[in-house]
Amino acid sequence: MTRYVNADPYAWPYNGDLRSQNTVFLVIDMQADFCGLGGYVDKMGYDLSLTRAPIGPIQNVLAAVREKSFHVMHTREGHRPDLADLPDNKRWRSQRIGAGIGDPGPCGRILVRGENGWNIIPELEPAAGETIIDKPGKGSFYATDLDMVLRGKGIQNIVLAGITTDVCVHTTMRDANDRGYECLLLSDCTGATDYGNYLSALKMIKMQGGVFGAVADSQAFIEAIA
Ligand code: C5J
Repeated sequence: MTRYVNADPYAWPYNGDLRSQNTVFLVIDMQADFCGLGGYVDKMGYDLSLTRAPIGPIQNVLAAVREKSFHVMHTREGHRPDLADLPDNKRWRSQRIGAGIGDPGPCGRILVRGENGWNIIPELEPAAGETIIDKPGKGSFYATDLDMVLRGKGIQNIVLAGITTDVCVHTTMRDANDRGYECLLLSDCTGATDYGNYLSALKMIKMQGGVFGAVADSQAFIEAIA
């Protein structure tokens, strides 16, 4: 039996092989540092309502995929407390904008593993047994075991959500696509620090017949798996 999500620019997945066993819902970096008061994004001066907008839709998808026993995984961006895995240029650039990675802030040391700001927000708390991938970079594959975990579980389809659309979500989707995974981004389950970048990031996915995969909203995905 084939099953498709009503997505743009094609009905997703390309082969209609959408099953709980071969599909993961991957929630990227829904951490206080990216969408909480006093976190990294807040310290940089961006509008938190943009990165908090996906929380409700992600909650709805989580409820649906958990009920149907789909794979669920979460990522966290962060660095070792001694900052040994923090490139000098990444630190320098964050300091320039007033939110130095590793510096103290209202949520603890910015983007440091184990600090309050690094935690996934309570609204989207991972459930027992869901895989969490800790990553030092923007992409979820770089310097992590995500690819091994996905292949070990027989996952072929990745449904992406999280923040930020134009940075960590896009980097992950592009890399996943190159590795042969069939990717779908849920448009209302993601957000960027700049609304124009959010719109452009969605548009980029859909060019060239779906150069990185496809885009749908959460309702279309929930209906497809119902
Ligand atoms: C950023 C992310 N924007 N999670 N990280 O620095 O997109």
